[in-house]
Amino acid sequence: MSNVNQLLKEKLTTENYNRLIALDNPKMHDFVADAIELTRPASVFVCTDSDEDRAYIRELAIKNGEERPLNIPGHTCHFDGYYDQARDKVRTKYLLPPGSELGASLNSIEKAAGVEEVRSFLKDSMVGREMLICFFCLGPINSEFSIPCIQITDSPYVAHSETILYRPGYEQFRKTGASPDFFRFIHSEGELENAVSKNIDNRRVYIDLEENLVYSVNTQYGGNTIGLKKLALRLAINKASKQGWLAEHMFVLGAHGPAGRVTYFAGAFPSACGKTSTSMLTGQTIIGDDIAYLRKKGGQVRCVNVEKGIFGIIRDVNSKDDPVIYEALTKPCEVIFSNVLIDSHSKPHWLGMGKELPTEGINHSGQWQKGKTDANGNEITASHRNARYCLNIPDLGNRDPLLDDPDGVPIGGIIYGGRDSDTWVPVEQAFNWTEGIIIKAAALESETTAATLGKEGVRTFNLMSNLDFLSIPLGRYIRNNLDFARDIENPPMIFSVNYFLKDDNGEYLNGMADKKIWILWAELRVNGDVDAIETPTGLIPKYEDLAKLFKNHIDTQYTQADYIRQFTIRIPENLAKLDRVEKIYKEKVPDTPQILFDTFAEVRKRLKAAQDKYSDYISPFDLTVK
Ligand code: OXD
Ligand code: MN
Repeated sequence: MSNVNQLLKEKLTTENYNRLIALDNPKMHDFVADAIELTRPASVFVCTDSDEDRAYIRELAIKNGEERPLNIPGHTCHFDGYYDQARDKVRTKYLLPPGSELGASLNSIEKAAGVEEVRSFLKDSMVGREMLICFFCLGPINSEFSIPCIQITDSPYVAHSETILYRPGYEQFRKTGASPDFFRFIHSEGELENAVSKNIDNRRVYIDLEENLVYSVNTQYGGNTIGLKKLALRLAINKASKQGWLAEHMFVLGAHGPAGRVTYFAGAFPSACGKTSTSMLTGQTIIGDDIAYLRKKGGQVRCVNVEKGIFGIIRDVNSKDDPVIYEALTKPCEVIFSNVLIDSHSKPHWLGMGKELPTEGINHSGQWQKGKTDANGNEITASHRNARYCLNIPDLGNRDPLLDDPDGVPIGGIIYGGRDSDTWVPVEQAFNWTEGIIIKAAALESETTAATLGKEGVRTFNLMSNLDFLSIPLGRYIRNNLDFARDIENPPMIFSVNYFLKDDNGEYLNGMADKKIWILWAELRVNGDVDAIETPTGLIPKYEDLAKLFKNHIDTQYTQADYIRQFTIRIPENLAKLDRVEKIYKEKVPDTPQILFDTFAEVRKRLKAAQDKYSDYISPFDLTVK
């Protein structure tokens, strides 16, 4: 018997040992044995795909105090520490082997030093605790898209979240046998105080791209700990780059057009910028809200949701604007709320839920009452601005029937959107794939939100809404996107959307419900049903097509004045944006493809010609239909 086998036999009960050994995968066994030696747990639980095993994890989360039951069956609440409420971009780093380069935009640490540091924090971290070993599958099971994963964690909250968010993978591992091709995640919440990670300064998320391995320690917030989410996305972007497909920060939605037609869209928005609410538009069907893999198959771009659940931001979810989610959050089904306010009846409350909030309860700061301030004198809100819910997509009334299709769905259009108060019109189609990737996707900017630590509301460059997760040099990533559809006769159309445009007084120019109209217009364009008006940067809707959509879908009288306010082309802002973004590529991205600069020059020329011909601000009525 090998040393590894010996160790596993010694440390695991017979039942758990048999479960692990039934998967004939030496690389996985080595990983588990090393994790046990390093973290020294009191016991080890190997989770199969059975309902009993998943129930065990759920119950453990309640037993150890990481989750508490709420007033509706299946609902629980989890709190993260007061300073552990968002993705920690500063302490998330790539482990860089000698001689390799990722570019200055990606945060990295020399590999040997980084491994030593993170392992020193993981050392003995599970003493007295139960280690959970879970298997999942990214993407649908038995599919070309599937990536098997193993998650080791001492947090039943993390494991429980993953059983909601990901498809089970124990049987998938059994099928793939000894294949070394899987993703590995090891997480420990570290020392706890009042059930939250205590040593936040030693919070680390280190990513080893060579080994497809991620370490996470001294943190509980899902974005730092749920390995299969944004940590796996980083591994997948690297893998996709080598294999010629794309891993993207995208929702996938079935948009329902005339006569029962369904057209699938994938859409990339930075965190907290309307991605989930777009994927949930009423009357449409959802495949996914956060991460998609795209592959070319039979002359089409096909796409899957990597996940089967949603880890969504709960702020502003209310019965009027998000009826589908609201229904799931108020009926008996499996939901983990995190960092909301719990009242004395164990009922959850959150900012923007459309009801008056209690003036006291328990939240991420402990016992809370209105007016409570933190150590810096800042008022503590009733729930955190990045408070979340975690639920199963099949529990939603709008689940698309193709959610688990191993072939994915064909993509008709790709949408890029950000939090942009002054530049882009609400919806615009790019002239072609290349311009779409360069002018819509690679030029995306967005104002920062509560989903990451740091100041909110700062305009930042965020190409493809994926900058936080890129694991390859930026120029290569852009080239991969440009090349992806090169050999496809009819690639997906590319659109930009902007839900956050404001007028000079700082008032939003779009209503919450309007986003459905922009998507349904894109659906008509993909199917050749409507003409469009040519602008220097793309193609925008005609007034009468929008008026019809507003009337038929949200029963709103859309006026010409609304249209002019929303679709006036803002030349100075568009030129300033090109200058800002070009500067970033020139100064910070040495491998930027030349075609990006050429396309910027071309679009700048068009904007200036329009400025000379018309004025700085051009009414859409002055432009011509193409
Ligand atoms: C998320 C994020 O949780 O992007 O989806 O932060
Ligand atoms: Mn996201």
